[in-house]
Parts: sequence; C-alpha cells; structure tokens
Amino acid sequence: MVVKTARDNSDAVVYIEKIPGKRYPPPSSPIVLDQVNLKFVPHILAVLIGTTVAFPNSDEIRHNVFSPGPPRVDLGTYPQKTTKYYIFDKPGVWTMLCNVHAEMSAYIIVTETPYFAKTEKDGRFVLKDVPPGKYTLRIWHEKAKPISMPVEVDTSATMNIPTLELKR
Ligand SMILES: [Cu+2]
Repeated sequence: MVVKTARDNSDAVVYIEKIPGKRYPPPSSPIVLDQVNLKFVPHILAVLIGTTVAFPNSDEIRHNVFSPGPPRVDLGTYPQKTTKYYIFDKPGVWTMLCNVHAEMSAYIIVTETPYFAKTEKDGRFVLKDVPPGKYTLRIWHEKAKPISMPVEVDTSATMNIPTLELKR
C-alpha cells in the first residue's frame, strides 16, 4: 500500500470493520499509550473495542489527556508517575490531546474485530488468521481520506490495496 500524502507508508491502520454477530474479548491487560518528551507514544494506536488503554505520564511535567469525542473524555491533568485508564467501548477514531501542550496528539483507532494492523514504512501489513469470508476492509491514515473497500478472504488471500488519497 502507498500513502502518497506522508513521508513514508507507515502508520496507516488497516482493519476489518466488523463481522456481524461476532464479539471478541479485549486483552486482559491494558495497552499503554505513554507520554514521553512531550509526545504521546505511540502516535497511532489500534485496539479492539473494550480495550483498556493506560495513559502513564513519564515526563517530569504535568500533562492532560482528553478527547473531544464524542463522547468527550477528560482524564484530567496529572503529574509524573501517575497513570490514568480509559476503556474504549465505542468504535471509531479517537483523537487524544493534551490541553497543556497544543502540539501533542495521538489517534486511537478502535475496531470491532481483532483483525487490524499498522503498516510498516514500506507499506506492508499483515492481518493474521482472518477467517474466510466477505468483509469491509477499512484503511485509515492521519493525513489521508479513509478508504473502505469490500474484500473476500479465502485461504490463500493476498490483497492489493489501492493508493490512499490526499485528504481535502
Ligand atoms: Cu502535555
């Protein structure tokens, strides 16, 4: 896959939107989205719906964590070595911000299936163990228009993904 609008082809999230009638258990431990050197790390995080995300503050200064939503989420402003948690139980793309540092941002892509992946710099990604069937594949990138495309997965599926287009 090629991301024309970015420096390289990394950090696109590719996922199967949902499989009707299927629900998957979220991971039993929180997934970490850290705050280090005035940045959210990682900048892009994909998680299964119902996942608890931990937001530690690893800097020596206070950070805030909020999302304009909807629903709006505000974990407050808190010092180093403090961790706040939030359960992401609504699918979609969540923008995470810090109201102390306007330049800080992260995106959390909440999916309804465990079949999601972030692309590598070369644009490659792997969706493992997807059961055969017909699905809607979604591709999201911070600097591009999201894409939805029908895919049919068979036992030997190799998919070709179109070039992402510039967001207007
Ligand atoms: Cu901050």
